[in-house]
Amino acid sequence: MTAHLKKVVSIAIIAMGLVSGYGFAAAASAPAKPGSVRYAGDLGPPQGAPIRAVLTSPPHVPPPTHRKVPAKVIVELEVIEKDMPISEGVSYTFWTFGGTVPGSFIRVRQGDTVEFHLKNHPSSKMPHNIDLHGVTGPGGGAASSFTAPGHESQFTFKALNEGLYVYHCATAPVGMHVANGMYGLILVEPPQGLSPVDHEYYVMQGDFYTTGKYREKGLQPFDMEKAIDEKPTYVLFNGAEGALTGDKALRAKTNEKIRLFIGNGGPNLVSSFHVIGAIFDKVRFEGGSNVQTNVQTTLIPAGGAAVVEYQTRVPGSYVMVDHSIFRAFNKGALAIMKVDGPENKAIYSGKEVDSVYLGDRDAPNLASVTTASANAANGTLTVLDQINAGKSLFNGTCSVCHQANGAGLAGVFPPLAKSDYLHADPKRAIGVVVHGMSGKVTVNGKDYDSVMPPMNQLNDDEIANILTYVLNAWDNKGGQIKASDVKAERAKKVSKPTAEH
Ligand code: HEC
Ligand SMILES: [Cu+2]
Repeated sequence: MTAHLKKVVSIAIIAMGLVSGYGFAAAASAPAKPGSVRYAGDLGPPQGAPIRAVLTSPPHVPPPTHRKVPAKVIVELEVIEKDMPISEGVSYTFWTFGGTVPGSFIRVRQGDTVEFHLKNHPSSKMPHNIDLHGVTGPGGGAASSFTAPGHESQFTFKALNEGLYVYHCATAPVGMHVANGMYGLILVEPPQGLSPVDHEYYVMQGDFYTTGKYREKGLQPFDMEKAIDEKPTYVLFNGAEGALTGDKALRAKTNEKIRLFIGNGGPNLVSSFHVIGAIFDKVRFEGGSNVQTNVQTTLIPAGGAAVVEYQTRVPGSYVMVDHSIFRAFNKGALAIMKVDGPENKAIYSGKEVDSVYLGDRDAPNLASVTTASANAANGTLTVLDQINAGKSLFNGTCSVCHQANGAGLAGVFPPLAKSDYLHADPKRAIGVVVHGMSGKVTVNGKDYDSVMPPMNQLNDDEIANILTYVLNAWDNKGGQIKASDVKAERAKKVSKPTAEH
């Protein structure tokens, strides 16, 4: 190597070192004052009067800071323990940051000095604290923020790194505090801000552990054993089944830019976040500074986050799921963005058919189910209650195969409307639902030789209500199946009813 060439090479290496060493944050920093200690993300001392942070409840996001200089930002967050619905007719004692699950959304700018006040409501039974993943310092603030009921604590940090960060309670037993809903997101905007979009929304996944089964009614206590085994009863977006469906679906119009701040509180599961029918134009994966483009499903670790952007083109219901798909359809991890606007046949020809993906969850009409279970509990359950509850459960469970009008599908799914097999022995249908059915069966003179899977996800009340509805719908002969009948059938643990008769 000639002396000249050596020099060129070493200069190139120095230049590379400069570029990679400074990175994204420092490139955007103001020039250092002589003599001051500089590090990435320190944009100088706070300027102007202190600013009180705007906190929002999910799914809302505070407006951009629109600031060009670092400020002192005061955040006041209050811990409140309270009972809230986790599903229709099911409540749970949540521990919250700001009264919601997930907790209030916090938005600051890189370089801001954040004066954090954590209050613990006097009605709380537990002490709490906060660990913000956007804090540089031991415990992310946890050690400085331990707060007994009726007390307040304060600490200050400089937001050195831009990004989207999870915060959570870190009071022992940590898992239990997180499982009870104690998490949220803090966005540290880059100095230049984020690009403008039409809608920003805040959605956070979490897994929940109740002693009762999925959708078992009443106030459900936390189940530590299920939590340790990582076997959640519910996997939810924004802390409740139906938090973002029906009237509460996220809204947008066609040809709008959407930005979702998606977090995962855990405590246990990682999320395979996917929006059915949308492709993410951009994902800031793991909430960091790198952008991945054209993404179908993004992985969000427990205690992690992502910023997802896409453009709405075609109207309809876009279903957000954890693509570990049983969680979506059997544990509640399902939210909807309803997009309104004119069709765009060049991009998508079809007519919207919500029921393909939504079943009974589009506009959850489970009020009749709640009425039935409340009346069952106080001994006033009527056949009419059962029929009403059974109807809403049938649609979305059985109707997929037997059709909403009970007519079935020729050669594939036998009819339940005026079925001679059903009417010959109505109680036999309990076994069909509980254990499933396979082999040859003749219904109204036509042969079927197919498989019906066992409907294990339904409890005794639900099966009794569905079958009572079936017996009374479509000019069928009437009748009633009681939960006790279903219980007795389950207890028999017989083998599958074979169709031979
Ligand atoms: C995945 C499709 C599927 C679903 C969902 C389903 N079934 Fe079936 N069902 C079948 C098939 C297929 C058969 C016939 C099985 C055979 O050929 O042996 C059947 C048979 C039956 C029968 C006996 C035959 C008759 O027509 O009377 C009853 C009763 C019945 N189903 C009720 C229900 C009820 C109630 C539900 C909802 C809780 C339900 N099924 C959900 C596919 C399904
Ligand atoms: Cu706590």
